[in-house]
Amino acid sequence: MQGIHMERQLSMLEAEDIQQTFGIDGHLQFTKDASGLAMASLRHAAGQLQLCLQGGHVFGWQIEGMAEPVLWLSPQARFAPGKSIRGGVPVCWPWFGPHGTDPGLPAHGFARTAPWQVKASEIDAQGRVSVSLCLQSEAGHAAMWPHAASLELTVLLGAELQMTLTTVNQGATPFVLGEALHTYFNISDIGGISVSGLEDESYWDTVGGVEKKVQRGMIRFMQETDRVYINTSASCTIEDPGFRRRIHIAKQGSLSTVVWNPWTDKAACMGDLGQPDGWRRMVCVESANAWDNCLMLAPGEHHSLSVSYRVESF
Ligand code: TA6
Repeated sequence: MQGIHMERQLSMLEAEDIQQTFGIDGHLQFTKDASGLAMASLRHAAGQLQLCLQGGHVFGWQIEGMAEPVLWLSPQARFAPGKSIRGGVPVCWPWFGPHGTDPGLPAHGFARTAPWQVKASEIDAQGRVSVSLCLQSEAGHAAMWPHAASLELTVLLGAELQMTLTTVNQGATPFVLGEALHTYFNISDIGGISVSGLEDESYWDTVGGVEKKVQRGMIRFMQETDRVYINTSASCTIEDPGFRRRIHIAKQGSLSTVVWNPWTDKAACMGDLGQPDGWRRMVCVESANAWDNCLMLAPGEHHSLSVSYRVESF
């Protein structure tokens, strides 16, 4: 029936085959969870990372010697075929936010709920662990997005975490691309943190309407915050006195940065941010190409968005 996507459950054989082909003893292990989703765990002397193949979705990153994980994952996050995971690093692609013309289509595109494949894995010359996952736009997506494209996410774990999202236009016509690594960070309390680096940048404030503004000083959070900073390749830093750490975010190939916290009312409507105030423990700082910065990709053209995260204790 139209619109019913056969959820692809991973057989045990497939999981073992993936492990056989791409697993790296002591560094990269593939497993299958109870709902049949393939998971991967990356292990490095400096930390560990967990991802779900569905959605190319990194959902956990812990640094050796640091009690608090770097990424936030909702206590109500659901791992189920075809469902998006609340937290970690959702991949927004091939559009950001609501679909341009059809509000009935999933927000942030279809990549984050689609089954991805493993393409490659390695330990690099510096001993960092990397895995590459890929997604091919296919007939099942044509109703939403009638273009031929490939998407690849490479996750590189060492003392820092680096993620690179590469799109290739494999079709005969150009298409508009909106994308984001929609990263949820685990913080001590939204009222105590600040985000610096975006001073004097222009942004679309989307709370209570849409208004273009200019950032004055560092960002602090006292209400629902949902801002798309545009035309900026700036690095930024989350300063968290409660966890005595700074999270440095440096990006390439991205001209938008989205800063979001739903605050009380929006969180209550969403219902999966952890009750009663799970929203206080997260902030999204997303490296994107959205709004004014959506890209036009010509046939055969490719584009990469990459971001690296470095955590500093103080
Ligand atoms: O990136 C901010 C945002 O667009 C918010 O407006 C909010 O919708 C958030 O993403 C979460 O979206 P999701 O579809 O994951 O619930």
